[in-house]
Amino acid sequence: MSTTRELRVGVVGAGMMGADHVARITDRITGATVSAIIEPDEQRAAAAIQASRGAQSFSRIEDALDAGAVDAVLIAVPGQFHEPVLLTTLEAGLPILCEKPLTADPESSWRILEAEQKRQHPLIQVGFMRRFDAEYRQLRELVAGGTAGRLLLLRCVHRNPAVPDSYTQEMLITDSVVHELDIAPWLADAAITSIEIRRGRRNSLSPAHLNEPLLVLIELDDGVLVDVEMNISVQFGYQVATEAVFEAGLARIGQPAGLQLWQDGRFQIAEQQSFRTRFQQAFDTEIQAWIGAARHATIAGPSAWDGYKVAVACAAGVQALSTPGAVPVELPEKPDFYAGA
Ligand code: ISE
Repeated sequence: MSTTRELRVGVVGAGMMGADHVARITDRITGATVSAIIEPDEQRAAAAIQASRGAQSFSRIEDALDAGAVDAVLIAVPGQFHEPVLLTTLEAGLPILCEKPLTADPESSWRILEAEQKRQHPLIQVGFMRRFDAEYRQLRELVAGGTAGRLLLLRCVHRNPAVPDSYTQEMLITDSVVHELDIAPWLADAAITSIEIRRGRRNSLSPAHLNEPLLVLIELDDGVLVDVEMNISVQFGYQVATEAVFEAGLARIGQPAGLQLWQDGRFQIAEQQSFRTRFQQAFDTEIQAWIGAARHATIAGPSAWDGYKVAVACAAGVQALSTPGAVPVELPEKPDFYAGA
């Protein structure tokens, strides 16, 4: 495509995340415009069209591609619907930003890798937005720089105020811990070797079909241990924080920020209420970087190989939900195709 014209992005799925990306691309991102909304639900489609600047409406990705309405595709439908959209868009040779997870299981993720390897170079960027969060990036640099000594432990908390009724026990791993399964090895520059899950007292405020919080213990191949408190009914707000323990230092990210107020004998600071605000900067940076790369038909973030690795770790995590002890995580060789990605 021409480098001066705006990149025409088709957004597949106009649910919460899709609608968020439509607003982001329309109002804050430069170099791109939302040209198509691919959403069969009429109400959602109409709301997204209204939030865009004149996007066309399609109910199927095939129709948007046949109409030549898009230069790049952002997939924001739930993970179990990603595979056919990914395969169709790959076939058309267009750059893709695929919200996490890449697909619902390692087998389908592997099929995506096979299809992508028929192209000249990687076209899929996976939406692990934490990699674009300024604090996570600083922490990764601290680990790599070694100025506080070697990294020993990553202590993560992942707390949501509440979840929708459609949220299942497996989603504690595939929808939520999925982020730590990407970011912890990325921070430590290491690979996951096993996952163990423990459950203690159940939060009686959880939906009846859920048994949580969970403690997830992740082992990395360089000896670093990662623990994650996964807690989705905390009521009071949204918290994603990490404490990194080094040989000669300690670092914390994800602490409440903003106005601090001392009044009436109390100290207050606002807490995040949702991942959309907590990670707004990360999402904006991620999408801007992807748009820049997509103009040259490349990617600027986690690849489909990264998505596959996380799919394998998620499968082990789901198994660990019902298996005592550590469940091993084993990966095949990384295909050469992804060497530079
Ligand atoms: C949600 O889908 C996300 O991706 C959020 O980042 C995560 O915190 C939440 O637990 C998930 O349900």
